[in-house]
Amino acid sequence: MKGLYTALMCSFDEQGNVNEKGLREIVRYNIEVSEVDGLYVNGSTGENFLISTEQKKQIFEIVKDEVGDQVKLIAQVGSLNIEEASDLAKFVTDLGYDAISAVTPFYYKFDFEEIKDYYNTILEGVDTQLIIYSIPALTGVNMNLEQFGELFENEKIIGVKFTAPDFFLLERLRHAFPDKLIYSGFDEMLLSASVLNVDGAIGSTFNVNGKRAKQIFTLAQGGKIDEAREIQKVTNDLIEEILNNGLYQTIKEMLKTQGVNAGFVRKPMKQLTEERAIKARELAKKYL
Ligand code: SI3
Repeated sequence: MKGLYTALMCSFDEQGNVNEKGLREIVRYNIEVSEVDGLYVNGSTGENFLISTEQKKQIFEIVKDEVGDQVKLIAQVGSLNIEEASDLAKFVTDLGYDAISAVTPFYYKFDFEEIKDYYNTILEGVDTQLIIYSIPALTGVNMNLEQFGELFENEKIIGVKFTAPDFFLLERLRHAFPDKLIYSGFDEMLLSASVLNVDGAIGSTFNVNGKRAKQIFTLAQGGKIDEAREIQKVTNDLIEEILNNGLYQTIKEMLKTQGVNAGFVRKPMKQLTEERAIKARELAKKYL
C-alpha cells in the first residue's frame, strides 16, 4: 500500500451527472501518463461531499472496473451519515478495493470519544483496513499524538492521510508508529514530508503532476535532497498558479488539453471564467 496515490478527480457533465467516459479517461491518464501507484477515490478532489450516495457507488464501480488490479485503490467512504459510511465501506469491500479511508467527522464539534466510535462503527463487520483522513484545515478536527495512538489500537486502522502543515506532529507520529502507514496530503510539502520518511502521498495535483511528485518522493528516499528540491520548486511554481486560478477547475482544464474529458465541477463550485480557462491552458502548455 506504499507509494503515490492520485486523489482522483471525477468528470461531471454540466448538469452534475457522472460522465462515465470522462471518468475512465481520467483513470487511464493517471495510470498510463502519471504512472502513480494507486488512486484515492471519492476524496475531496473527487467532490465527494457534493454528490449523492448513488453517485458515490457509481464512481466506485466505474473506477474498479477500469482499473482492475493494475494499481491499488483506496475508497474514501467517510460521511456525516454514519449509516452511509458503513454501507459504502461494505460496498467497496465487496468490489475488491484494497482499503477504505474516512475523513474525520466534521461540522459538529464531535469529541474524541465520538470520533473513535465513528471509526470503530464504520469498521464493524467489514473485512477491510482503514486509513484515517485527517485534514484539520477543512474539518476543524485537530487530533494529537495520543489520540492517533488510541485510534491505531484498532488493528484494522492501518494509517493516516496526514493533510496538515504540522511537521512536529508528523515526525512524532512517524517515530511513535513505525508500522502504520503515513501518507503526506499536501503536495506542496511533499519533499519535507518525504524527508520525515512518510510511506507515500495522496494528492490532487498528481492528476496532472504525478511524474514530478514521484521523482520528488523517490529522490528524497534515496537521499538526493538537492535534486528533489529542484523538482519541488517547479512543482510549487505550478501549484501556486493552480491555487490562484481555482484548484479543481484548473486541474480539470489542464487535463482537457491532454485529451482527457475531465468535465465540469459540481455546484456550488463555479466553473472557470474564460480568462481563467486560458490561464489553465497556458499552465498545461508550460508544465505538462
Ligand atoms: O481527498 C483528497 O482529494 C485529497 O487527497 C486532498 C489532498 O490532500 C489535497 N487537498 C485538498 C483540500 O484538495 C491536496 O492535494 C491539495 O489539493 C494540494 O496539496 C494543493 O494545496
